[in-house]
Amino acid sequence: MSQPASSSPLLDSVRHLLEQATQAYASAPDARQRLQAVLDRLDEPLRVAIAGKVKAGKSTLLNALVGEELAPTDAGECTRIVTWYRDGITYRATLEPTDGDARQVPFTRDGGAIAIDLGGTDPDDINRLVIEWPSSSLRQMTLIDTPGIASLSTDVSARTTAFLTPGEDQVTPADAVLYLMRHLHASDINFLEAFHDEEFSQATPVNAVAVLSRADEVGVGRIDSMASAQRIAARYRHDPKVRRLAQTVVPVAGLLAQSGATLREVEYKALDAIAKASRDDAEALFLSADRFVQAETPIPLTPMEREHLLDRFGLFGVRLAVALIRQGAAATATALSTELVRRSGLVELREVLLSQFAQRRDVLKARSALLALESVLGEHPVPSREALASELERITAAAHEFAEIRLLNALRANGIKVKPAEAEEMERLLGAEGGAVHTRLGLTPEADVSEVRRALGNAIGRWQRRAESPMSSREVADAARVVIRSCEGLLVSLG
Ligand SMILES: Nc1nc2c(ncn2[C@@H]2O[C@H](COP(=O)(O)OP(=O)(O)OP(=O)(O)O)[C@@H](O)[C@H]2O)c(=O)[nH]1
Ligand SMILES: [Mg+2]
Repeated sequence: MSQPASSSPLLDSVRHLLEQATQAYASAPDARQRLQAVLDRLDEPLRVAIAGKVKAGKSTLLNALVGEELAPTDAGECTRIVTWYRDGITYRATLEPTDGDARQVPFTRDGGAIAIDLGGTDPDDINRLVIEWPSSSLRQMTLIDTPGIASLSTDVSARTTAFLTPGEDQVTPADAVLYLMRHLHASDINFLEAFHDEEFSQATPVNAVAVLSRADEVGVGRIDSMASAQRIAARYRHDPKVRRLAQTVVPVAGLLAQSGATLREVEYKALDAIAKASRDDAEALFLSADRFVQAETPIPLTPMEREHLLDRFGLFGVRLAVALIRQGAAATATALSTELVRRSGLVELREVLLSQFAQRRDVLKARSALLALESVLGEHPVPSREALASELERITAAAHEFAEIRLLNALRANGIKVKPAEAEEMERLLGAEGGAVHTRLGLTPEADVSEVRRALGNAIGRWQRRAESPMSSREVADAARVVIRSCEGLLVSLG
């Protein structure tokens, strides 16, 4: 997921068009500045926003993805502000008020999350906070923490909604979105649906992934919680509502991932003390969160130490860590850290981000940039506007990548009337499960070139017949042609 200055033909033509537009707007400073920002953005890491209901575990997951505890969790006024975490050469926090100039603000960090001093500014008067933090994870993607959606009518919800579905003066600040939902809250999907729209300008399934968050709570702390969460996520994956919203659903226990990634030696020692105790003594603590902290126990940990463990790992995390130490699967703090992260679902989430977002990075960026240009052209008339607009339209129409995205979204919205098995194959060929050729063809990575060629030839033949069949509607025939073109592109790429 490294971010070299990209040279995909699509991105190159978008960059060229933006440069022309920037010149055309030389005498309109506002528009020019906006276009320059769009140009700069083409070379930035992908921007991924994390959204969901209040307390869905957004900030915790962000920390897990960074591998450091940065975003404050639980209470605190900063959880009500849209906060960007981006890679930087130095540690810096910038406050952008709704009115007035951005200014640097002081912050402290004593082991835990960053505590920002807003200097008395009301969170309601803050547009966003930008945290620059040297981090290899943030070099791969900028992460944006958004305030929880409490209900669709509250201020905080309004801010997140405005961020994800901006009005005319602002264009999709995020390239991709992670939607968090908890299993216990069936209403989560409805909430998330509310700021989803089928228009091209909104979050669409192509740039969104759903996370079944706080997955360890699914089994109320039971040790097989993650297996249950997997089953539930698989069910959600086939739910038409979710399919319209996101590419796939991944269960993640963010707390486990965050604390696993930042495990301290003293925490390992405390967990090890429980693992060394008799099973009866340990089980007596595991009965409930209250007992875990307050029960009398021969295990040499004070209630305060136990409370700390509970805060950091949750009951499930503590049970899992103790089981892993006992089994000999985590003989050191480093080994335990690796195991906890592995079992949290974070690794799978990273893989999905890599295949869904990173591989599509250029397309998502080109899409964001063209949307921004479209909005500038709409608002500011200049003599060459018509020419720029028609070039924009030409790029949009000619880019097969956009046709693929439109078709994927239409398939997700059940807008193309084909059999479920056909829809599945189309999605796969379009790269819904990952862009690698063998993934698209449903082959194993070991498949050799001749096998890949044969499979591509078969797919092209099959979809050609579908495109030409008198039984196919116009819409299905068009969709089949998009798939054929994707396959032909893959064939060319084989050399
Ligand atoms: N058991 C468990 N608890 C979690 C998990 N993720 C978060 N939590 C807890 O849930 C609470 C809320 O977590 P946050 O990460 O602050 O959630 P948020 O969505 O950012 O919350 P707001 O920004 O206030 O909407 C905290 O007490 C976390 O410790 C998880 O994966 N498992
Ligand atoms: Mg938060």
